[in-house]
Amino acid sequence: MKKAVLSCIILFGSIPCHGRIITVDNDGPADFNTIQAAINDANDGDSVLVMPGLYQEAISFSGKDITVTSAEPTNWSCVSTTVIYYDDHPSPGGPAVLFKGTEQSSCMLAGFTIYGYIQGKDWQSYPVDDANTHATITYCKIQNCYGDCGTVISRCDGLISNCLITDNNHVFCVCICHTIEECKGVIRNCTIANNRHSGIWFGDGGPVLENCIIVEYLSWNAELPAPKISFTNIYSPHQQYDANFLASLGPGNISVDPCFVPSQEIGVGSCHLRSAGWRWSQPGGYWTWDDVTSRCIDAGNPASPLGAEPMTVPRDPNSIYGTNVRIDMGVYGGTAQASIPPHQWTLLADITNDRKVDFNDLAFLAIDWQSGDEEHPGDFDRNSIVNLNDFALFVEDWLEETIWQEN
Ligand SMILES: [Ca+2]
Ligand SMILES: [Ca+2]
Ligand SMILES: [Ca+2]
Repeated sequence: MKKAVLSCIILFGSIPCHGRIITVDNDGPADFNTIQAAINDANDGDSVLVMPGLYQEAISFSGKDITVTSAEPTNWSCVSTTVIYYDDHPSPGGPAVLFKGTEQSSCMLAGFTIYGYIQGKDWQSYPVDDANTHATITYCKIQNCYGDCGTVISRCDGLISNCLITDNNHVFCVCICHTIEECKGVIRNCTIANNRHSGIWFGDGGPVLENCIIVEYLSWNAELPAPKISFTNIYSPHQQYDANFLASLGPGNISVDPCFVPSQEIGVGSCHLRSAGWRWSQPGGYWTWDDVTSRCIDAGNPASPLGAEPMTVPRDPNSIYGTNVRIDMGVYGGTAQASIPPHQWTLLADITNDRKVDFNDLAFLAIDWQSGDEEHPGDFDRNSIVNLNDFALFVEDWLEETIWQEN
């Protein structure tokens, strides 16, 4: 238990020092044996630390700005074994995770596999129309659920990052729903694929997407402003998105088969990206490689921090077979299980992700010149300012081309 508390605090610096840590275990000694009992006992600033296990309950945050986390939220093995299950067939009795709608971004849900849906507003306790939660949702997996008629996250206006949302198929529902509905925050490094319903609701100013992989139709009301989407792979086997359309949404978008590892090897929806450099084998627990390489690898925002992405793997300490220069798109981007591409697969300064560094990329650098905003794509050395140091890195790549070819 002490190790879990420590790793949690190290990994999530946001857990406030002054708050209590309330432990939950359904089959071992802890403060409580259900998550909801711990939430009921918590006050703003507290953390609810949940040990691995199957928790067959629905939880409600009730407006509390607290952290509810598994023991090792950035460890995918721990995420897979810390499960909230509330997804009755054929239609659930309510959300598996309910927010009141008043929670701030300091409220956090981290590191769970959730069978059921997340609703960011409690109409019964707080019937104010625009009051959606701003809670942060990170390192969560929602797969193989019925959801709320196919919708698995709704009315969450905070940051949703490093979440895997795949294979949710409500076969009995005939309504037109979105997998992610009425969320107006930022969705970063998520993989949303193979869900029955069209992917994401866009309207009324959100959400903003960055470094994501979306495999299905996007849809939004054409009368509303176009969504802001950047460094995202929007792919549908049934519909081609052309380069002009993708560029109109934002920089760095692509529309190609993401080359997920075939499901027969790893079970439904792991969505690791195949690589001829290095790729994490989930069932094996080791680094391996493939015949093909996903274009989503190292194609995220050049200015995004690499986070926990490995620079080398133990089998290749001198980076002979691959090198990591940018964050990956999708759920494993910025995590320890990010695939590593072969050399020259992408270029640091290829902001437009069109395989060469030229005037199109220079235009983005110029836009961002002397910008102090975070994660402007021209900030190649990731120090939050675009200046001559970034220009020097740009010049290193000038007129270079990647090794992948257009089909
Ligand atoms: Ca990378
Ligand atoms: Ca380019
Ligand atoms: Ca810089």
